[in-house]
Amino acid sequence: MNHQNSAEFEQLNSIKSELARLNYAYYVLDAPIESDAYYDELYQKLKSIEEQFPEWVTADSPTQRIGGQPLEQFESVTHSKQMFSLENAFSNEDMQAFIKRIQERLEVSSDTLEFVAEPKMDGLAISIRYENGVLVQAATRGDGVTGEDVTHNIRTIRSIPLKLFTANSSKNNSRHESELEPPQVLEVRGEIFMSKTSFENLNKKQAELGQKTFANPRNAAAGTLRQLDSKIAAKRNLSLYLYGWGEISDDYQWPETYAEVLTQLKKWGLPTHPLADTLIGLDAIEDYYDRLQAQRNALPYEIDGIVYKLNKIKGQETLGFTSKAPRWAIARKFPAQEVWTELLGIDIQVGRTGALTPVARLKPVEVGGVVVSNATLHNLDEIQRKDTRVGDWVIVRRAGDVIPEVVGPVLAKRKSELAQFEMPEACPVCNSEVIKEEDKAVYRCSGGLFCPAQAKRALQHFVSRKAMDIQGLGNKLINQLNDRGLLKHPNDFYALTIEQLAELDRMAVKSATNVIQAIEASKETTLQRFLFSLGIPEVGEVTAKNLANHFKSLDKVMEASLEALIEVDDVGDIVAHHIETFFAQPHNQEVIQGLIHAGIHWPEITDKTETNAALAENPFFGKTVVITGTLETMGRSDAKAHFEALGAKVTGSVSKKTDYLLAGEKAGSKLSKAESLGVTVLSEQLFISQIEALN
Ligand code: D41
Repeated sequence: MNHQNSAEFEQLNSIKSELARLNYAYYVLDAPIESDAYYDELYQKLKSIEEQFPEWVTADSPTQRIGGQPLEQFESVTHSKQMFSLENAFSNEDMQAFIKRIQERLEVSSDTLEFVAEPKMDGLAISIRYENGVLVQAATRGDGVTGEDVTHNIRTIRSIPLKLFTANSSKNNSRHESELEPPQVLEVRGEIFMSKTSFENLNKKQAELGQKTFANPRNAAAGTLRQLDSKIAAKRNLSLYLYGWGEISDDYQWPETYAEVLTQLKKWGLPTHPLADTLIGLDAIEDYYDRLQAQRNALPYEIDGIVYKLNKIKGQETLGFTSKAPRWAIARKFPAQEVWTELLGIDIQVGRTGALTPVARLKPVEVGGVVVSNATLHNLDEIQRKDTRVGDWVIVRRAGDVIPEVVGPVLAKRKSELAQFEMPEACPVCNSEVIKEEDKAVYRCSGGLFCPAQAKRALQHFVSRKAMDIQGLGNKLINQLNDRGLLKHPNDFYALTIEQLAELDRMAVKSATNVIQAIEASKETTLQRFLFSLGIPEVGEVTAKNLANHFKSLDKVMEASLEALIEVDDVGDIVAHHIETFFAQPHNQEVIQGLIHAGIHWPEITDKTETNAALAENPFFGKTVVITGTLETMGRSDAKAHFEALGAKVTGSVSKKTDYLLAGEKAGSKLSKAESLGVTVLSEQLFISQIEALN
């Protein structure tokens, strides 16, 4: 090196270590210490020095994360030390047996055994090799003996240091140098994964580009590692946590425990799992499992269980390995959230408004802890885009309390030609013609209330809680009444007698009397509920409320022109059209007359009901609220009505946009997510006192 340039050379090195420090804070600790602008400025400076002195560009420079030309093919790599797999445990009994085995072999008592527990990342195992502190190679696990060289892609992962931290590189570190100096050869092992958000963003982009989407984050991570062009991996946001090691040169003395190994890895700037914890005793082990399982769906990445490892390395050495796995570690699996099963058929369900929905009939299979034999296929578009066919093996997913869904077919298991799915031309219930709605992927039975499926659903909807709220009239009762010809249209409810009801299955005079009383009580209602209960296509609770507040009388809603309807909040062309068509039907007019005749009434709507200035001053006005858990003094829909009356919007899931979470008893993942996002959490008690204060 030219003597005159030594200042630049020094600057180059100091920028490199400064960038590594910022990068570590940002990607590993998740706690940025400088602005992005400052990072960019340093990065640009580094680039310009490197352009001036190309001979100074080294592989560990932050500018060298993305490679130049794509690879022609993958090279295979023989691991210097075998990459073992893990033994599985599926129950607490399996865990007890595991601990007992260790205790007997080590001849110690079980209450002194220490384990480190860490979430089992659902990703791909890899091995990364550092020589003299510099990343030189990364390989997939493969069969444990040989894997594939994926160095070019691994280098693009920003949480992986291209150069390990040493005493000189980490300014804030006053520790003795030897403690930080990495061994000449250091192989570390861990799990590569893709976060749930990155996965969703990737799939969205892939779908937009008309390219193949991935079934889950794990497949997306695998597909990304398998790219020959590192530019693709660089865009896809992979992450990793490290948990093990392979070859290590003799110049290094490992600590005595696994927990200390993790600490050591962190000091070198390597990412380890932030939720790893040291535990003693079976209770603590089971407790950690329960805790993580409760948190599972709220975590930003997918985990499929917990890995427990004996903490003392001496003990690990004494126990050794079977041919496949260490005797000192075990993976306690969560119930699978994703399983494969056969798609036996696609049933068509006819909804209240005649919309046809395909539903998957599955060979029963356990997923997420329950046996599932039906799952949603979403809609025809999804079926066609994913090319799901009856007879396929399909991936079924059920996460938390979400409805089971068919993620897609396992094309590799399709052995013979299968017919593509098509929507039927006639309604499977009433045989009426099926009509595809223009520019919407909706197929509808044209049978209207002549279609028994629609009639029954319309009746069930009419009595439901948010509609006329008639208690004690379950679906079975309604179906029986409909089958006997006693109940065809909603106005027929008001002509039912105790005697008619008492004759039905599992009914008696007492229960029949209760139902008749509930029907009677429902006559006192609101215009909003009444409009909602009619079951006009596309008119949900909110639209019904807007219609009621806008027109203030039933007659005015019924007479409204298309233009007048479009004036209403939330009502567009399509909805206006549905409303107009509905009220134009003589049949519907008759039913409505019958209902009013039976005595249904509601309080007049005055302008006071609408927004006034005082309303806008309450703390919930214009805020977004989520309700979770069991409330003691009110139903969730009452709480929702309270919030809406105060001008808040109630949504189903917690996100950064949520302002308040009302959490009742047994609040689960939504509560932990709200806490992690810093959303204000209200108890039921606090909420009630707030409403009372406002009244
Ligand atoms: O999070 C994981 N998926 C994980 C996998 C973990 N936390 N620890 C692991 N430990 C090992 C040993 C004990 C063999 C070093 C593992 C794996 N193995 C593993 N992952 C895939 C195959 C083996």
